Amino acid sequence: RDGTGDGLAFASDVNRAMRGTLALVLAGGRGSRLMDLTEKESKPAVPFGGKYRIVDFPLSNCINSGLRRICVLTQYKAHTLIHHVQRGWGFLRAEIGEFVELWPAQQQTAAGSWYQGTADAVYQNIEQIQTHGADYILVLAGDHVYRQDYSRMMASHLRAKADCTIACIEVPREQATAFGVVHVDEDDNIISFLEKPADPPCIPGKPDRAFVSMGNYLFSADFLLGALEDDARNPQSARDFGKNIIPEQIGKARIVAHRFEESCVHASHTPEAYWRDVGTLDAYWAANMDLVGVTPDLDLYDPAWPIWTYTVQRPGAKFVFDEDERRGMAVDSVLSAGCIVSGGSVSRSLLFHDVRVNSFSEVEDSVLLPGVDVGRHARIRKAIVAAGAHIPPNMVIGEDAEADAKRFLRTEGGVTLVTPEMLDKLDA
Ligand code: ADQ
Ligand code: ADP
Repeated sequence: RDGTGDGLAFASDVNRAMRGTLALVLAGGRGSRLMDLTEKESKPAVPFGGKYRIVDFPLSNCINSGLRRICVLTQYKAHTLIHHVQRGWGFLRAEIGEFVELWPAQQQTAAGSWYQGTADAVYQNIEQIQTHGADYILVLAGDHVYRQDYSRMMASHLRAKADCTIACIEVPREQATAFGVVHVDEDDNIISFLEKPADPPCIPGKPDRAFVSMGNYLFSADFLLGALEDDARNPQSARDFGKNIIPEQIGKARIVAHRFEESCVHASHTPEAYWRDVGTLDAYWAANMDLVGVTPDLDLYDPAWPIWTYTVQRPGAKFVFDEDERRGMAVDSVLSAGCIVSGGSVSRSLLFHDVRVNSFSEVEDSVLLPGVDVGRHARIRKAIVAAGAHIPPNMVIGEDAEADAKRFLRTEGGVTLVTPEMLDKLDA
């Protein structure tokens, strides 16, 4: 069945294949370009969008796509991640074969080492994977923000009779140095794969665009197990999907690109496909700021594709207005539960839960993580303020680049990151 003649039967093939799929969410990497934000927790655990953590996006995509057998592979500073997954993702029923399991790194191979690369994270769990008897293995990056229907990726995989299908997206060529860059033939078979090239090749006919891997791979299970065994025999390998497994298999196996636009769950108000690897502080700030915009390309309000999470239970955000001063309000902003804006003003900002904005203070173009307290008369512009930071009264952030670079961390894009530890140092 090729999907053209017998549509219903093909849909049921896709359905059956999805039920025979095990999803592995790779959540062990630090994400070191997020600097102090990943000092204490891994990138998938970093809070995003007011009430979520980044890992909620691939996990929600699995649930909403009908994938209910999910393993989260953790390694680097996994405490908050484990905590979050245990509390928020325990609602599936093991009795009917549905689960979200945590698989912490536990040095399971003879070498007794931690996971080397992403493929090693899978390889070290090979026995557990085999006990599930899955026909397909979907390997997902745990650290990207997007909405994707993986069943459409499965449809591509079955139609192409592929061994491996890689989700791919077009990006500006200058960004492609951070990704695996693919070249495809007219049927989207991948004919070359260059991991993080210094000078990325463009898409033929589009000199300023490149076609890149999103780090989401759908494998036929037998093929994956064979490819991992092959790689394990190569002592030079870094045991990484992007560096080793995929490039080694190009030309040998049937590796196909799946175009993300075909499976992106679009916001109803825009045709733009949304996917972000919020890898740097500037990208993290910008992606959070997108949500504050009037009609963001990422729709978190769509009940048809909910993003699930665990979050603390708090009362509604509260605003205490001072008639004379016209203060105590928020405009063009997203505020989470438990926030109190009392005589301060907030504009174009995203506040996570339990933030306090006190009298005469001003917050603009900023991302305030859980529990931040903004003291009286303080002014904050274009900043990321890390969880629990107490900004003292009268402090000004984001107006004097030099002063900020000395006290805090200032990015190339002009965003200031402020953490409780940086504030403690100022006091000392
Ligand atoms: P990178 O983004 O550099 O490139 P990497 O940092 O290896 O990929 O992380 C991929 C995912 O695996 C992340 O979710 C990370 O948390 C997790 N991870 C990393 N090391 C891990 C480990 N040892 N154990 C468990 N999990 C781990 C990859 C591909 C590129 C592709 C980009 C897309 O190599 O080809 O273009 O992803 O972002
Ligand atoms: P706690 O120690 O308060 O139980 P964690 O160690 O899990 O919480 O989280 C550290 C910080 O992140 C705390 O400020 C907590 O309130 C906040 N937090 C916990 N869960 C979430 C979540 N799902 N989304 C956003 N923030 C969270």
